[in-house]
Amino acid sequence: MHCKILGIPVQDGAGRMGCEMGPSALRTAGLVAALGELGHQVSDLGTVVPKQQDVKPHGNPALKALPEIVAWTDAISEAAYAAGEDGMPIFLGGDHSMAAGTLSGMARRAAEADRPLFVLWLDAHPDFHTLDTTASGNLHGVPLAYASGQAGFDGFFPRLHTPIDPTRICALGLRSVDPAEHTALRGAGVTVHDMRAIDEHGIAPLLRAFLERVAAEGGRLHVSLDVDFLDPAIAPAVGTTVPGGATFREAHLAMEMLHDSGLVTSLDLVELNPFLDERGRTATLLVDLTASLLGRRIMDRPTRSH
Ligand code: NNH
Ligand code: MN
Ligand code: MN
Ligand code: MN
Repeated sequence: MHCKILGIPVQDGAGRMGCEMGPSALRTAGLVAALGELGHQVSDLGTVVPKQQDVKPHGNPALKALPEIVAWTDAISEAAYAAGEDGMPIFLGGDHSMAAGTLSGMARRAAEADRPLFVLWLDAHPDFHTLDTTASGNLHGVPLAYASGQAGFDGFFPRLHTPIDPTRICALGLRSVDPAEHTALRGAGVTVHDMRAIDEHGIAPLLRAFLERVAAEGGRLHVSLDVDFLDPAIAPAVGTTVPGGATFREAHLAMEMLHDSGLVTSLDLVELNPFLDERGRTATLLVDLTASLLGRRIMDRPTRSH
């Protein structure tokens, strides 16, 4: 596999600063070496730079940094589309607003190859607000709604080349869903497996059923991993911790199953806030999870002591 690393140091979409250090922390935690040890070719494509845009004022007074996030989204989408020509892009965030660009770029790339794009959204939150429904105004709460063509982004965010079919999205690990998001998710037909579903059934059968659908439709799969998918006890370096998240083994098992499926074509690692980390342990965990997704197995995993 040719892994293409792309740094996306956006932080204006989150409620607090720090995510711009995410790509540096992931590089420092040894991402390139970990993937190289698995036999992959790794290219570091560098850092995306936002392209300034003129954006008209929006009627929702809560919105924060709309022109900045629009500028990032346009630049990220172009960079993701370019990186997606071959190999496997790994996008290092940056807050989750960056998925507006990575998803739209990868969807355009998939459409040109005549393949449907599926999305596995690993997050405590669905990030399914529109510009009109967000109450916090933090634009890391909207990317999945934007990329799946929900109304309310026209004239503000870049026009989508190919909206993602919401019925091809599976959100796993949710435990903080705002009422407007709940209604919109149901209306759009997104598959949702919240933490209770994981508790009751286990993560494996839920993920397996989705992967079987992706395979049956000949799809490509983009995985978007938000640090707050993980339980705060193992991943403290995120501004929006929610108790009751995925355990160490649930997360690794998901990554191992994704590897075995051979379906994953791109990956977001988002919301890492190194300012909140404890001696790099969250960054290190993300590198280890990425290694599992790219083929590292328990029997050859190096022993780590913290
Ligand atoms: N839904 C909330 C909001 O719109 C929280 C979003 N925060 C996240 N998403 N961290 O992953 O502000
Ligand atoms: Mn464009
Ligand atoms: Mn998120
Ligand atoms: Mn989240």
